[in-house]
Amino acid sequence: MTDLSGFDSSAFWRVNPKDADPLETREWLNAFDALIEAEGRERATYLLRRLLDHARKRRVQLPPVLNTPYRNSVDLVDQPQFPGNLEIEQRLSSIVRWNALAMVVRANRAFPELGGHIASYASAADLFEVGFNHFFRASPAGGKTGAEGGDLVYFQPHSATGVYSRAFLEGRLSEAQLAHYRRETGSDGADSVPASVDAASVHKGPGLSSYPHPWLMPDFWQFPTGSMGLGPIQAIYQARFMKYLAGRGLLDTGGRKVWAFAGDGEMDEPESLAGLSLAAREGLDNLIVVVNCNLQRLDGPVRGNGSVIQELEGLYAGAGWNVVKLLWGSDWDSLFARDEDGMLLQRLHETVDGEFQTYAATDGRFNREHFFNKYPELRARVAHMSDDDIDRLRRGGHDPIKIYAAYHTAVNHRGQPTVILAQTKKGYGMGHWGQGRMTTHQQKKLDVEALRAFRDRFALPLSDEDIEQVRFFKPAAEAPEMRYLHAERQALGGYLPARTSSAPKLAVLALSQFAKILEGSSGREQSTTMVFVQMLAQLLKDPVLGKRIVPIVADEARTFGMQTLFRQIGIYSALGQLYEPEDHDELLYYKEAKDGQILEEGINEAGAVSSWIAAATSYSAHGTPMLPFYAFYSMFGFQRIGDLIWAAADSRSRGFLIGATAGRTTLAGEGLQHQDGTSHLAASTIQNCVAYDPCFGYELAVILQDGMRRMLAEQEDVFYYVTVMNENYAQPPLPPAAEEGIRRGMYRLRESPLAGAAKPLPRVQLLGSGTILREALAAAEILEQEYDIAADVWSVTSFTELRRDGIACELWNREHPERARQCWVAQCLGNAPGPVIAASDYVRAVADLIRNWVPGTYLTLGTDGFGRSDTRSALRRYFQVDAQSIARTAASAIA
Ligand SMILES: Cc1ncc(C[n+]2csc(CCOP(=O)(O)OP(=O)(O)O)c2C)c(N)n1
Repeated sequence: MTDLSGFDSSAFWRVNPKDADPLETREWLNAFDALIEAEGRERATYLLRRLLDHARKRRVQLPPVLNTPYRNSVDLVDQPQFPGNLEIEQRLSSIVRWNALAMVVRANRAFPELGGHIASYASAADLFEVGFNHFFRASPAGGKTGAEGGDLVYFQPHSATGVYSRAFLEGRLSEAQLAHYRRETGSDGADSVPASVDAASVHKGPGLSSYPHPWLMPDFWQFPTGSMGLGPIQAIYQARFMKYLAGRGLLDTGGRKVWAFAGDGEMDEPESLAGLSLAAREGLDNLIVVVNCNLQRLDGPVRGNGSVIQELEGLYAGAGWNVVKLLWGSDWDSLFARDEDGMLLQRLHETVDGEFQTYAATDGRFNREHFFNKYPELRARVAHMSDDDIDRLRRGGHDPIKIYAAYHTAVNHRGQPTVILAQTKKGYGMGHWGQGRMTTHQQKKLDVEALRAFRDRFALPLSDEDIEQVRFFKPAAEAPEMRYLHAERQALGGYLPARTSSAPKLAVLALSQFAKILEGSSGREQSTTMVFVQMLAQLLKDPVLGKRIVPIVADEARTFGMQTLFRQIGIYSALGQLYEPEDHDELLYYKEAKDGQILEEGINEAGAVSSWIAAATSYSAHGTPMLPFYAFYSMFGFQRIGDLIWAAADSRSRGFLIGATAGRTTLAGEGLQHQDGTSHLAASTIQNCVAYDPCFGYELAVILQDGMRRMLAEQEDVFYYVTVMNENYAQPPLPPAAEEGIRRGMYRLRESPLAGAAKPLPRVQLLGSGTILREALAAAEILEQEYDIAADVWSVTSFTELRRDGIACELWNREHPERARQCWVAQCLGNAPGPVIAASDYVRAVADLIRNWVPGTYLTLGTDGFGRSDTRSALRRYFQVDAQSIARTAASAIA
């Protein structure tokens, strides 16, 4: 389609090469060459710049200047010598391909419901293998800290089969485990589960998880990437976090790289591209993203009518990345060398991805007829090649020599992150059963004929019977392939992926060290957010923990009163501070520094939580435990970036998520989009997320101290979600004997003074959490004064922990009826007289979480529905979680 400006818009992302007057073009180019010869490149750049400016002035539309021609970025003359043994590597990769395919075919022959993917890894195999043989550095045992530590690799998730398959050759996974791909709950192969698996939390079984899941395979996978887009963004923030560790002098991460493999379809996820400018801005030259551009996603082509590679090039280059295009294999070199008239390049440019897919799915003859024969010049240029020769023309992502060249360029590039846009074929080697086919993503079963063809295609030493049985294949230990494989890995420091959790245990502050908070505020009004900031400030001064704390904000530090930290500990910036801040003459000015401690992520919750994950898993990825506190508007946590929090859970993160301005009525004016009434419900669905909704400062202190103990000293794989509020009130002192209850989820805060009255009164139990606890306390007064009903009040710090305890007791009691336990709710309320009424600032479902274990009548109040703007008291009345409503509900229960 040609638009008014004369541009072929369907080819916008390509360099549009149509030439109306080649002779004239030649003259211009010759003149330019002469200029370079005579006056040098710098002058040429200057003139180009002037020309562009001039064109703008004359309103001539500029071409997409961020795009380069559709060929490899690394010129043949710059190509490094391939250091490996190509033949052996080829054999190895064929074997890895076979076992990866066999894993899926076997699983689906036995149980068609299991699923899995063949075509994705078929396209990624060479990209992975060159990395494994020559680039991915592992941490030598125990030596993961410092510059000598290993690289971190985020694998394209549905290519996990290839990673398993290689680990099988390496002897790190057993045949039984391969045979149990996607079958993780069995017990028949329990011995093959790595010894360090946390028996209580992980199903024992011989199986391999579908995608990279540290939770399910804690000795193997480091980074969960199964949800598309989360791998690329996490990789960027991981690379940034490594610079942060180095900038702060905590760990020399200098020599290490982060590699992230993603699909081209995956790049449509907003998260995939979300961190590009940060990565460039911060000069993350420790980051290499490899996009596997097989031009297809699940349903069809990624950009059938355009070019995903050119589009991505423009985006990455525009953001400031080093872009390396890896498009064509070595056999194309001679074709390009003879492309003096540019016809080959023109033909490539005019071909849209939908056509490239068809060329991938068809044979040499078809490619000759439809691609080369379009122009007589090209027809002549391939005349000496047979159809088979044309069929064998490889795309760059399938040629180890070209892949090596691209990776070599990337690892040696300084000052910018690198993206490698690798062109591949989806289902490479699957013949007409899969390669380039529209349906290839779904192909999970291959018949014997297809398997035989695969064997022949990759020259695998397998008998017909091996093929029929789809037997896994592993050469003998002394075979040259095996010796080579081990030697290459040993040279790179060992094997990967491998996850460890060995990190020093850290001593945490005793609760008594927070005495100031535990004593209460002596009548001074204070919000729990202020208490949190006070506690954070104290922790930052601690000689052990102080430097390990990573405060993270997404442009809300002032909202939460954290701006005092700006000056105190500085905001991390790779550049330091190149300007005098506007408020420089103030005591607490806005300070950026290369060793700054705060990560100020801007309005970017996805980026902020990615930073948090990097810090919260630093104990594992870097052997350096850190303690991140990410404070955010609670509504923009689980609701906004819930899937990243889920990935954090999978990653076995240890750290604090602080949901600030929490509660649907506590955040008064902000209205529907800001008022959170659900995050605790979402938190309850994540098994290793320990969530609390405290009301008072002392509760917060007990919770945070206990969290630090569990995560840093005991090294439990849990993370904390704690909500804090912006409502000011006097903070009372820690009541005697309340600590256990605070930790377990509830304790009695107020026993009715009328409990022992001569004439027994009707009695109720009021449960309140967060600031609504104060409404419950006020309701108790109303009940006693206006209704003659005695009321006890319980502070519920965590409905979710209470529920977990209830479920755990239930399960235990079913198995051990003779040693039955009573859950905490039952222990608290078992002998408490009267109906129970619970109220929170969250939807009623939160308080309903404990219904099973509350004896007798249980009525719940909550803030169901959309939030809206009004004053706190009006909102609480509206949602019926105010003192009057609680009292009325309690009275009705008595009636
Ligand atoms: C967030 C999310 N949405 C959808 C999926 C399901 N899914 C798995 S693979 C896939 C297609 C991936 O295509 P691409 O990224 O191009 O990789 P390829 O398989 O072609 O290498 C989809 C949609 C997912 N895993 N995550």
